[in-house]
Amino acid sequence: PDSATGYSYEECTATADWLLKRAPERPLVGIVCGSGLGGLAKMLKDELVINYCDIPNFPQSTVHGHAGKLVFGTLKGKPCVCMQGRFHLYEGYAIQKTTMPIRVFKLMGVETVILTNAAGGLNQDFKVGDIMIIKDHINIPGFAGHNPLVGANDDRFGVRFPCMSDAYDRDLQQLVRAVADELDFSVFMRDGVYSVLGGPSFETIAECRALRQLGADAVGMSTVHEVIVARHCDMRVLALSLITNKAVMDYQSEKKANHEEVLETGALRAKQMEKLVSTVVSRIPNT
Ligand code: R1P
Repeated sequence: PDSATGYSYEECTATADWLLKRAPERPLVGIVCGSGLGGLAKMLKDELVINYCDIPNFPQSTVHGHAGKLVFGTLKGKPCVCMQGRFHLYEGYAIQKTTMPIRVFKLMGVETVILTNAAGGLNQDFKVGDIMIIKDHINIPGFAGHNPLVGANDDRFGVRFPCMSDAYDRDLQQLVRAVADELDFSVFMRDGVYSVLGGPSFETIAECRALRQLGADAVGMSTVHEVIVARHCDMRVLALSLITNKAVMDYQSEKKANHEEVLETGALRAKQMEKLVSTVVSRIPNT
């Protein structure tokens, strides 16, 4: 393995080939389920479920609400693969390893990645249960050099210096808005900027205020690294945050962020999330 990434191109290819031997067909869409959003995988028809622990070279899920299963199947006829369980920096993985599955997606044939997450709302207009279309991100760990592309660049995946100003596909954002309108979901749809922190401790009040001033609308501990790797290898990206709690922004508040609330809100909005994602997937044009 590459000493910086913790895995080599060949290992990544071996993992993709191992999966393709078992998968019913090459997936075109890859979905990553956020905390408490694993139910998205239930949308897939004729599914094949593979536990992460059986997949060669794959990291293992350690977080409650992340099942650790890869699910293949079709969604309205489109072949998909769905990660029920993602990897976070705070689990102790090298940042490069947390995003290895995104490259496995690419090597299997995935063209579009849909990333979902549970996030704290910084924008005071946001309510618990809102779904935010991510239009941009602020990579706070990146300010200190923590980027999943650190290390030798493998040109087989992408260029050394990938552009990020077009990271979030604007046509897909438009498609989500149109679908949300049709489904009568517009009342809880938002768009905004997602900021990532390393976790696992939740944000302090001062950190939330600082992030808001920087222009962030929501905060979490995932997604951004996956976006960077997906764009590096030229996949289209759509990312959605479920606002599972309001970030505590004032010293008078008695509220305390906790993972249980995050999972509960996921369960409350699960049906709408599934409807939204499945309708969007059915309309994504193949490239
Ligand atoms: C905190 O409750 C956890 O939920 C979110 C945060 O990033 C953190 O891992 O998980 P996802 O981003 O995986 O949805």
